[in-house]
Amino acid sequence: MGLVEGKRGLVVGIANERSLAWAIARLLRKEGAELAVTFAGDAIEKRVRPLAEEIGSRLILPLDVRDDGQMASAFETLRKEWGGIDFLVHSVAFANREDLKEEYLTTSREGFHLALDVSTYSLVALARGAAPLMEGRPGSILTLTYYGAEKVVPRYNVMGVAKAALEASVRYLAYDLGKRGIRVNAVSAGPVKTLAASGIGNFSEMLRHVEGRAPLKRSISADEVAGAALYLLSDLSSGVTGEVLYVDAGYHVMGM
Ligand code: 0WE
Repeated sequence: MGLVEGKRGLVVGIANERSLAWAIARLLRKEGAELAVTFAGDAIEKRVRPLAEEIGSRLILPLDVRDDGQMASAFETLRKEWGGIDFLVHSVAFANREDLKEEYLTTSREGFHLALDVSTYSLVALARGAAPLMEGRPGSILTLTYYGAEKVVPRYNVMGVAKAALEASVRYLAYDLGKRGIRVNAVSAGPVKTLAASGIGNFSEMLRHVEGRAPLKRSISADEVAGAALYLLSDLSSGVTGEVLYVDAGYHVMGM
């Protein structure tokens, strides 16, 4: 019997086979869940469809998180098809490439709003849409964050500010939704070479940095992130909400 046997959930943020959301979806499926997945735009759809089919997802929904209409249709489809959902995975972030290059100081108003809209507000909007579908169930909502939310990681810049707001959102949403039996948590993943990371120069240097300093003396895999996600989405973690769980080979505990 799988850890999420018979549960149904929505996974937002699969871009390709390297996505953390994909590793999470695959493990949830293996552990007995039925999944709906979303794609943002035509280019991503081509990559997501075959992956969705691989995990037997019948519901493959268009969802640009900045589009309120698509958001409403996605939840409408889930209500019509399933009646409700047990969990939501939010693994979405975007900032303009130019804002991840130099100083935070130069971030434009537009770049700031874009990063916080896509990377932070999307969790609030998705949680609001998902909550009524979780009525009468022990719902679980999970998002992905990064250490750059709390300490300076050069060039993470506006994404660090967006993740700081995301982590605070996890706590406020945990409070709001706790009375409805819905938990809200985050996994703070160490750097993994995904599409989001491939846009960043010096990524292998960053991996080497972590591997030299983390207690485990290595970086982490997408499957290790998926393991923590499975725990937080399953009833094993029924007493845990508002939490940020680090999957970073212990990197964040180091002071020197
Ligand atoms: O959250 C992230 C990546 C977020 C991200 C990445 C990109 C690259 C391409 C958001 N938007 C964009 N926009 C693009 O055009 N990570 C945790 C990975 C990451 O990104 C960094 C990192 C790490 C780690 C950027 C600078 C420094 C470190």
